[in-house]
Amino acid sequence: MIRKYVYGTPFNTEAVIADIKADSGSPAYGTVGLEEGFSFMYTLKERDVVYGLGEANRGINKRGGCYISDCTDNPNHTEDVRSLYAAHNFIVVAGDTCFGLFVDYPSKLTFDIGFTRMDTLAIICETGDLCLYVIEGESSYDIVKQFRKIIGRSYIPPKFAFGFGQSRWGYQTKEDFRQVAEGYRKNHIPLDMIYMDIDYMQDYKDFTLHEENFRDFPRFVQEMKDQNIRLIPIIDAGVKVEKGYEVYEEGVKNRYFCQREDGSDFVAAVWPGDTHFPDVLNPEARKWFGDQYRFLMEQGIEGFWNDMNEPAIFYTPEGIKRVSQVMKSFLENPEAGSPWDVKDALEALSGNQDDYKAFYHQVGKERICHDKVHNLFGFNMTRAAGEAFERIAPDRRFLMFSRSSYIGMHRYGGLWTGDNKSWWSHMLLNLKMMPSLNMCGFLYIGADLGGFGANATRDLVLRWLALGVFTPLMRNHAAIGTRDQECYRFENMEDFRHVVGVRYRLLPYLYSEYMKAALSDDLYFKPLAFVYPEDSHCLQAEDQLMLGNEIMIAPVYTQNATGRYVYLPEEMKFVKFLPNGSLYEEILPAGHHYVEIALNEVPLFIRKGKWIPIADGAEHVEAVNASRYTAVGYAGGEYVLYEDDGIHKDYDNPENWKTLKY
Ligand code: MIG
Repeated sequence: MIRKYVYGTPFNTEAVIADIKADSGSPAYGTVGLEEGFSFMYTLKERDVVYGLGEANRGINKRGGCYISDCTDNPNHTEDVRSLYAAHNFIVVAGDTCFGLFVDYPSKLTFDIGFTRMDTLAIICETGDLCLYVIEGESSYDIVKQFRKIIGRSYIPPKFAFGFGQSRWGYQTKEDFRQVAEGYRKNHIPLDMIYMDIDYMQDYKDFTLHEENFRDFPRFVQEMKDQNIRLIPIIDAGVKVEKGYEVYEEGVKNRYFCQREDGSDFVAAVWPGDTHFPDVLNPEARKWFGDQYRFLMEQGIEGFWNDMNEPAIFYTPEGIKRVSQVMKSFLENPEAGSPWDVKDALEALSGNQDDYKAFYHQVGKERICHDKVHNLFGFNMTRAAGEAFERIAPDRRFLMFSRSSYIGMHRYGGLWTGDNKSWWSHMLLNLKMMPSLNMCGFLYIGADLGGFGANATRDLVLRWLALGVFTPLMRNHAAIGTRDQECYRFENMEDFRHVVGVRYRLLPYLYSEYMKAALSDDLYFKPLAFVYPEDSHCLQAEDQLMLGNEIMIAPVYTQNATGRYVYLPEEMKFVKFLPNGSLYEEILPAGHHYVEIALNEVPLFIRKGKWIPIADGAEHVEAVNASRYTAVGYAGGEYVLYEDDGIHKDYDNPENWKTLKY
């Protein structure tokens, strides 16, 4: 049962696609206040758990934290950080009373979930123009499934996107890419994608190629494809201001960029220097921006990642003026101020709220200030691409994932969780975000494996890969200037070959479970409590997840550990993929266990009575033969395998489904 309450004059975000009539009453739970902006207050009971918020910091249970939906480019995800790159305003309060809330509001929104007062959930924003959806159901899981039904089917990538990808900011020339390809192929470590970061462009201009380094690009794309490797270029939100650059000229001429109040094109400095932001909220401009992806598609490219679309701003001319004024007054009268004022002003240059207030979107006849719809930019940039793919090749699937997002974007692409660090704590954060993201519709998801910032160690990369084996997006990515972390860079490279290889052996299973989740608006990753609602231990499980319908995962995420504690809500079969290619299998009774897991082993747990197919290894997705498999788990039951060509969209073809017996 879903009720919709409308306050003020909400902006139509298009997050929800179901047609739900507004209710004239007030929500059955909590208290809505409309005196100053909007507030929703609810008294949490001691044992209540709060799920949701998608890409957000901290735990699976969000209690005890304060979270602000305000898409932000912040690469330092410490425990106290309240805003990350995305805004996913859906939560479930689970306890004796269970309900879900979706606050459809595209500007800054605070979720104080027992932070200020341990027993108080407070949702607050500055203006009372929003839609509140209140969802009742028999359990958290049921509430989530109802929510997923009203926001539309999740994005489905092509099958190759379930392979492993290598990325690094800093690959510049064809030679750099060839070296990566060779590093993998020569060492027989599986690989399907190499990602192209901003250096492939000419002067960081979207939809261009570096003139010297990427001459004859279609041929290079083919050269990689001949090795079964796809190149996946990045696209940034800002379009470089440069006379004669076609994308810039067209955008200016047709008024497709976001403008200041006086009608001039808004300028923000990002990687290319001064840029304009395409007004992706304006349908015409969105179409135009989407059509630009064609430039690379025509050269053989089948996937992209959208970056900097919070949109990130390093500084603006107005911001520089603000700093100069502070500096000037300090220099004129040092006694009256302090050098720290200058430092603070400099630090406030990037992602400044004043800048987000200084430009506008044209939506129909209305001109809307960016800060009122800030959280919709990444969504609509990715939608621009998704709608373009649909126009250009309606029967084909393309790889697309984004850094910034809002609920609704899950229909057009997946996401990666942005600039984490090579920290063990971020591996655990990666795990915790996954089910929350699924609840909000984002299924094709993953973190930078091995960590983006800071220097990775061999053991961290191996352990993180053993988690990444299970995330739909499995990509090793690192920042420029950090230690090399490609799999072949470390000693005893065969351990990496083995761990990444497990992904390919599990591929028929993982792909089937992904497709089942996507096609029935279900979850691929679930908190344990969604499957075992009566088990109080499961409510507290923050480092184990259910995956699909058959397995539980419990990776090792601490350095120097040779195993970990794990909680089994029921009897399960503990399976380890051993480096010699064989499997270790042991039935463990329900309860707490310590299990040994070496650095080069990949563990999983199969639920009682279930089994999964495990294929032979392969070095790329197309070479995986799903019809040759070993059944692992409990004999007697059936497993439903999903298979298709991985390219087209004939999901409803009954031939895609096979019932396997063991
Ligand atoms: O300001 O393109 O999150 O994955 O490597 C940094 C360079 C810009 C941020 C992305 C990261 C990417 C990097 N980008």
